[in-house]
Amino acid sequence: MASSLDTLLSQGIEELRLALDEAALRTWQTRWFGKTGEISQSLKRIAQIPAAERPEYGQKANAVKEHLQAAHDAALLVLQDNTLENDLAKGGIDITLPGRRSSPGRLHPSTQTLRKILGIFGELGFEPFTSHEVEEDEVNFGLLNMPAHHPARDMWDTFHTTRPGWILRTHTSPGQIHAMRRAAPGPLRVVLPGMCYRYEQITSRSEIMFHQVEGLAVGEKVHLTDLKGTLLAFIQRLFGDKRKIRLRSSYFPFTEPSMEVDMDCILCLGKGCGLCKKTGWLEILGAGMVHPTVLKNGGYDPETHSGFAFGLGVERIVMLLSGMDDIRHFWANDWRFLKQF
Ligand code: FA5
Repeated sequence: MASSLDTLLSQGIEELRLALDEAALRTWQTRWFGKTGEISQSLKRIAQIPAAERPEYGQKANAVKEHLQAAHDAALLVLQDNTLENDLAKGGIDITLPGRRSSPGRLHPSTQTLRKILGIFGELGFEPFTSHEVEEDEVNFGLLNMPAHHPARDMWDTFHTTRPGWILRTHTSPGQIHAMRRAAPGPLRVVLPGMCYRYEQITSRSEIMFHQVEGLAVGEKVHLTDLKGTLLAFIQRLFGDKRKIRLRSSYFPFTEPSMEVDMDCILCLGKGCGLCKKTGWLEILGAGMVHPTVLKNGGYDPETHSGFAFGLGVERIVMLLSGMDDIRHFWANDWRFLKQF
């Protein structure tokens, strides 16, 4: 049986020698390597061979297969080289024509801005900290001062997983707990970037997935003025050094006091226009002083330590920086949109 493989090999090589152009090579490839080709037939025959001879036959059949494939590839290369040389000799290829422009990949606008934001906070002394996208309900809510059935949980519509007690994080704030537990009782200054998920109605301003950057500073003497100074420095570095901010009272269960931070409108410079809905101000992020319960859950003593935290939405920042009016462009994968960045 094994000798029939030798015959098959020489037959294959002989037929290959007679294939003088690419079409003939393709026919050869189908005849030898197609589904019902010679090679698969010879491999199927293995079932009829006495068990003792099968290993030797199998090895040889595979060697024949590899040998024929290598011979085909080499023949194809030679043919392609010859064709090119003939074309060049005939002047069929104009080598003075400009080449085809290759279009290099680029970073997604969210990634570009995320990196810019992390760069600015890096200059201000904040280290990046990576937390999980799939999070325990207890960390996303419970340890952030929202025990089960707390009404504030409704502020974040949640995607649940099939594993009880595990959800897709609705914000980057649960990362505060992980970062604090790693650093306590020492000082901490981190930014936590990442994707968040909310089971929300998609609109021109709201998506079901979006990036946030969380900021967190904890120490023995961290004050509200530190938060304000940090945010002003950040906003002026990102949007220009003439920008002003204002803190407006708000509510988050994990900060006390809590606030929304607004920036004077970049379009009308505070005079009032369509973008800022005639208020002169644009809401940029949520922030506050870390709630004593959250500090305790993170491993700090709220009698001796305090902290500030803030969370901003990256896509909303890209929209402001670029004048985009619809957040749905971000994940639509439309090259015409992406290539503008
Ligand atoms: C929060 O998520 C708080 N965790 C922020 C925070 C952190 C407050 C630390 C205090 C201390 P909020 O739900 O407002 O807050 O979201 C923060 C930012 O995420 C918003 O200002 C917005 O820029 C962005 N954001 C929220 N929901 C969406 C959405 N559906 N699509 C796009 N961006 C969103």
